[in-house]
Amino acid sequence: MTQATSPKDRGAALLSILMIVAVMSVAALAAVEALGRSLSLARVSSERSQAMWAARSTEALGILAVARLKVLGDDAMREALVSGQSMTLPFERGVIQATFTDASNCFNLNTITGEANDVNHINFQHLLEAMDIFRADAQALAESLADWTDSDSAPRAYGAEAGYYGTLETPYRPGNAPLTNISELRAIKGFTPEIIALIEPLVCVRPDRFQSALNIETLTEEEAPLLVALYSGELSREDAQSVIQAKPLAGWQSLDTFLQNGHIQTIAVAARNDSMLSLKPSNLRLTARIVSGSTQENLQLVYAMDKGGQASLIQRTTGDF
Ligand SMILES: [Ca+2]
Repeated sequence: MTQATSPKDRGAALLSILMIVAVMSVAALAAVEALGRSLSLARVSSERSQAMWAARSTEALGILAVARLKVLGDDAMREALVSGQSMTLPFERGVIQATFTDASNCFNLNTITGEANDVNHINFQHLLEAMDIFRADAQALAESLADWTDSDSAPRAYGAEAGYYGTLETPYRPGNAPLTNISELRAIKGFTPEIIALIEPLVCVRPDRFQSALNIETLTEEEAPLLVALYSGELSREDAQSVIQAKPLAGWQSLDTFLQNGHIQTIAVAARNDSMLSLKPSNLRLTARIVSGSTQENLQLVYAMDKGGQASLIQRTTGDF
């Protein structure tokens, strides 16, 4: 015997079915969205992976490019660095845009050893003074930097060690080791954002404690303070600019031509560091932008050049350049 259902019951059953369909639809939509997100994540992950491998390839590419330039000769190297032409290299799902520049012309902040009569310490002060920083401030900055990078905790007269940094609103300890990144300057006493912005184009942080030779072929007027420091402050910034301006159209070609300049000839031998001048780059910088799909990676590589012209990677930085 069948029992007749009332319109009310049929309505309730229909409502239940509609509810089930609605829940299933929402679940299906969520599943599709999850799948979409998963595919999107997989695509981004794949693009990042490609960008990472492209970055690794760029490092090797730099060494190959330097070797190629070496084969082409000094003139080709000079031309490549002066013109700053960029290379565009496509790969499967992206492109690498890379530019070589000379990274020789900078003062390595890690050359300051903090030892007595450290010539680099004194030259750093000359460099700062040539950038219109008062002598007393230049001395304080050099001493603070030396305290930050030397291993001991004894502050110099105008420097700063843990005793100073420990009293700051947010206390911290000094590095007591060579700098690893230029941004570390922000933590050192006296290195205000204004001072850092002023000196940043002329200083660098290298993993060793040696000052590389300046490349006079690529030295610009803005880099004149480096020449002032090299000549122990015995060359004014204006005269250093004048020496740089005197570069012949075809380049210096020989160190003697450079050293014959009257402004340099008048400097006492003891104040001259002519051996720290070169016609070739001591360091090269490869700045690369790697685009893979929707991801982009900026890479800066620094290569040290040995006497035979072989390049070796000494620094790798990522970020905005
Ligand atoms: Ca120290």
